[in-house]
Amino acid sequence: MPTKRTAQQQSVDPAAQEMLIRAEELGIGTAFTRADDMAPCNIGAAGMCCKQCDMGPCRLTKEGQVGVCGATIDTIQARNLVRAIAAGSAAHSDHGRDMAFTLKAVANHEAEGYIIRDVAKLRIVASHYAIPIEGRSPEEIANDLADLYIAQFGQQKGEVAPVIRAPQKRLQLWRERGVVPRGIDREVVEALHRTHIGDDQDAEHILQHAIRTGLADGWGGSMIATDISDILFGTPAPVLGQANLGVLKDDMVNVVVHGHEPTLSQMIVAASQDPEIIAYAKAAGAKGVQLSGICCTANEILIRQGIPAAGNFLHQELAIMTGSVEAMVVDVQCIMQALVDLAKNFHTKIITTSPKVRITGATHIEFDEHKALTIAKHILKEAIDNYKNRGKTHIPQIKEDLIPGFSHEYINYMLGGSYRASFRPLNDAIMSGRIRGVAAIVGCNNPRSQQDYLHNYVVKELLKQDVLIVQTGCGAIASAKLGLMLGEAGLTEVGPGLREICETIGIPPVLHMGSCVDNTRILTVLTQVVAEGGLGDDIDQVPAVGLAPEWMSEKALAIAAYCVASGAYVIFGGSSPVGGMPDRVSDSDKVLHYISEGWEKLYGGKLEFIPDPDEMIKATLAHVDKKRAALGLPVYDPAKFGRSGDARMLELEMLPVAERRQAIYGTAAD
Ligand code: NFS
Repeated sequence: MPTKRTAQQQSVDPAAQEMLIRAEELGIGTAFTRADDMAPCNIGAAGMCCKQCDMGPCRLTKEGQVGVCGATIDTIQARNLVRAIAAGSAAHSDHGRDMAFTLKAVANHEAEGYIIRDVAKLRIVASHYAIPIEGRSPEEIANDLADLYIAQFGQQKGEVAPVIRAPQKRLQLWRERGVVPRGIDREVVEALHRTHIGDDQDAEHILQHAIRTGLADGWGGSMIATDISDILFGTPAPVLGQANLGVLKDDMVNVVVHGHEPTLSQMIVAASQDPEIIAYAKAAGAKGVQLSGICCTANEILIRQGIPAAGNFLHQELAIMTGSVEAMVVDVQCIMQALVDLAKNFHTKIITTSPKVRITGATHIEFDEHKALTIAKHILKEAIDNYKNRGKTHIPQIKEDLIPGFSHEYINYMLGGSYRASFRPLNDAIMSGRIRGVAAIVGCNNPRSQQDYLHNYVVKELLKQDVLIVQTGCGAIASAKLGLMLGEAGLTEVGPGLREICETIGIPPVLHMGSCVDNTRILTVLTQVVAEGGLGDDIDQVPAVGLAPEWMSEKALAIAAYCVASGAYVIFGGSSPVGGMPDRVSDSDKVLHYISEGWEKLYGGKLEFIPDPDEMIKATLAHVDKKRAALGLPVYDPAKFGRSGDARMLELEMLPVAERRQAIYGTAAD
């Protein structure tokens, strides 16, 4: 029997709850109700179904059972997992490829409207690869960098270039284990080849290639995407933004950009501020164009321009149901096919823009970076023309402010200023125990769990334990909606040591670092923390954990693979795609154990699936404490901290003058 949840059970976000109640009133289905109606297949969910050939699908549910070809459960699970990781790596990395082509076009003055915005970053990135920079124009450097990056995708032999940015010891380990990616496309193709009927049939060997394919994304395609986005659109630094459905405006043309690639959305931002477009909107009776974003496109323009985020993954349908969205402009990834049918109930136009993505029934206006500004204006005019068709609106008046934009460059700068930029203060804070450890809480929403609940619960509980949180993707938007990313907003809920650090530096306790490809920023931070000294000589020694409490996409699995390979303990919520059914088939969890204990022996990192949030928190704290002990750091003791910073100043201000003098100067006398 399908279970039907109430709006409160489907999401903890009050704006989402309001819209889910409205959906019910209107008799409209959403991902939430479809998840309720559609029970997942328990054999597929456990990774025990093989549909690689037409002798099957083979569903292995009995002890000792094998597929028609003789494939065992562990082989089938490993094949399913590496295929998912290959798809995730392909998605993120293909985004990186498109960015590289855009950089090439910009360098050759062939990309209308784009400029090289961050020349300093261009020079730094180019120097990683010994591309000459002195005496050369930004375009010349960018042209060489674009050529180098484009070549990484089709490279057949050797090592993908960005791996040299990993800690030396880590790179050496990858070389010893034979997992350094040779070329980005090559590893993805090989994953598909190896998992074709009758190829690689040793689960551990298949999973070694899962690591190599994940690394091709994390230290390849995704890193390339982040580098080039910063070079072309600016390296993020703190900026004021807003999040949740309340950012939609009743008196403006609402255009929601949704997907992942910043190339078009950045140009739509520019076009929306163009006097011609503003005048066009006013002529249509609106005050102007209100842009907002969903998913990682939202993050890309939020962290750079402060363009508001309408929400995360599960908000895409809810935004349309406000009746206030003239156009939802989508590019690639995480776009629900349901949007088109849903939009028929309102006036919203769904506009697909990528040559790779069409949705039956949507309007297609193809993006081409050579004519980007012209196309962006065309799309906005389509949206403005649609304003007259708007009916009754229902916009939840719920939104929160936030300050996103914590790139690794900014974190470095904020800790020491322009002249003494350094990770030293962060390392010192971890070493002293003011910061117990660091948790990267990332990834999706999944309608099978209560939207944002796991994200928010884990974030809040870890903050109390003095764990500094960094976030990307839809997890970041979950915290933003809760108001945890604004200056002092979350500080009352934070442990005493972490609070001192946040007050001293002037940062929120939860740092928004960008979109999911920007998880590579976290790899860079960890590398720089290692280079700074005092926290070991490789990433696996740093007291840090990666969590994706509400994961659902193949990209999340690719991220997990490269984080594990980089030495991180990765905890996913929800269910494991290779969980097996150990109650029915005793060794059907061999792969599940291998990607945990097995990978830990090889790489120092491991992947575990822990559905219970309290257990997730326990495992996180146990891990950071274990790493602290291995480094010989003092045992975490919150009682030692909290006597400095703003809290102490406020305390002193409350005292009578004489007592205050005594406390500060050690004497009550003048
Ligand atoms: Ni990440 Fe971005 Fe969100 Fe999940 Fe989808 S938007 S790349 S996959 S759902 S975090």
